[in-house]
Formats: sequence, structure tokens, C-alpha cells
Amino acid sequence: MPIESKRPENDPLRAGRGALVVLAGVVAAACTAPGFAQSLNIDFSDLAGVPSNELAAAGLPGEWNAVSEMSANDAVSLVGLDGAPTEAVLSSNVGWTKTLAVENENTTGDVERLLDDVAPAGSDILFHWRFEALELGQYEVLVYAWYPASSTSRTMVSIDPCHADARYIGGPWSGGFEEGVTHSRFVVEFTAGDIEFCTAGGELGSGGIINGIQLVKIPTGDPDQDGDVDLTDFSLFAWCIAQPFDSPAANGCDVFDFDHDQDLDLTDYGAFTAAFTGSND
Ligand SMILES: [Ca+2]
Ligand SMILES: [Ca+2]
Ligand SMILES: [Ca+2]
Ligand SMILES: [Ca+2]
Repeated sequence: MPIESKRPENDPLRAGRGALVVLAGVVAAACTAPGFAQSLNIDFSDLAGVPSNELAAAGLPGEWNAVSEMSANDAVSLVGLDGAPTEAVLSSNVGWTKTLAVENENTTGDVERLLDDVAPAGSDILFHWRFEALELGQYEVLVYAWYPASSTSRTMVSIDPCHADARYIGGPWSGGFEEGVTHSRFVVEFTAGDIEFCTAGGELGSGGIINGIQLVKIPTGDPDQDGDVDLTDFSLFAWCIAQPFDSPAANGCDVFDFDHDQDLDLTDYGAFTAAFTGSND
């Protein structure tokens, strides 16, 4: 069931970090690294290239999984943003082996490597795309379905249940990634089973396409995933804030990076305290 969520505004207040690090030092020795957060980038087709890990698109920067063919219902293994293997897999109910590259004059570099090549995503039949073995939690699901050859073409994207809440993605290039034009954005809670979304042609008989997918795990402040944000979680926050700041994802600390700016600072601390519920026990 899709639910809405709101990100905190990006407002880095790095000046407060020193005090937090001191606090972190008190509890760091008692804690070990959590290994939770899980966000993923997927680029379909390497004909126009595969984006570098600098490209955030509408999600987060990091390694892009290159997927240039799929067999029906066969699971494709995925790496995380740090390039390390994850348990997560992607499958499609329809197999495909051919992809298409189309040069669009408005796109260059990493943007072109993501958008100027496409995989098929259904015509008047639905493609069911399924992520499994994800970590539990809330995710943004960003589905890129911008056809570089035509500003009038549309691809239907909908999320489970696959006939509800359909979006029709496409349109003239507006200078950057734009929800509704280059991609659709859904927020879903993953509790068990899978996250499934569907694609098809935007009009009966026309072909749908897909450029890529990003999953962005939404920070909860609850790394032990027991449904509360309490002092146990705080001790992990304190451990995390003492870690090198360029890699919260690598440490599994991005569960606390509420503003998704790849650091942990006073902004994230403020969001953490706002999320604090106390123990459920
Ligand atoms: Ca590509
Ligand atoms: Ca281009
Ligand atoms: Ca907790
Ligand atoms: Ca942050």
C-alpha cells in the first residue's frame, strides 16, 4: 500500500559535529557496526553506457547495476550503492534480450548513459517487476521511463496492486530529472514478500520502455528494526556519527541520514530526536 512521506529539508549544520563526536566517543566502544540500510541503482541497457557512481539522478549516487537482458522470472542479483553484493534480487515476468539506444540531443554524460538507452517494458500487456529479499522498511521506488526518441510517447507505471495509481511517464526534456516526465516516484512499505510494480505502453498497442530503477531506503532512525526509536538506536547513532563521514552507506549508517546528503550532522540529529519514540518494551 503506497504511503506518503516527507523528507526533511537539506540544511547542513556541520558546526555541531564536534560536540556530537565527543558524545559518540562515550558509547562507541560498546557498539558494533550495524549493517542495515539498502538502496539500489539499476541501469537497463549498456548501449549508451552505464552511469558512473557519481550520478544521483532523482535518488542517491552510487554503483549502478547494469542489466542488459533478463529471463522470465529469473532473479538478477544486485549490488548496493557501495558496489558490495546484497541479498536483493530483481525479476520480471517477461524475459527480454534486446535493448535500444537512441541519441537524444538534450542529454549528455551520465544522464545520457541512464536515459538514452532503454529496455522493453510491455505494450498492451503488463510487465510485472519484482524486488525480493530486501531489508524491511520504507522505500522510495523511482522508475525511469523516459523515451529519448519521442516527447509524446508515454509508459504506464503503477505499483502494487498493478492496476491502481497508474502514472503516465514521458514528455519533452525539461533540463533535468522531473517526476512525471523522466520517472515516477512511489513510497512503499516493504514488510515481507516483494515490492512489485508494473509497466506497460501508455496507450493500447504502443510500447512501454524503462531506462532504470532506483530504490532509496528511507531513513527511520530504527537500525535494530524493532519498531521504536529509543536509546538503543541512539547508541548506534552515536557510533555512526563517529565514523568517516564520506560513507554512511558503507557503514550501514544511512538509516540515520535523514536528509540523504551522505553525512551525519546536526540536521540528522534533529530529525532523529524528532523521530524518537522511546522504547516499545
Ligand atoms: Ca544505460
Ligand atoms: Ca544524448
Ligand atoms: Ca529501535
Ligand atoms: Ca545527513
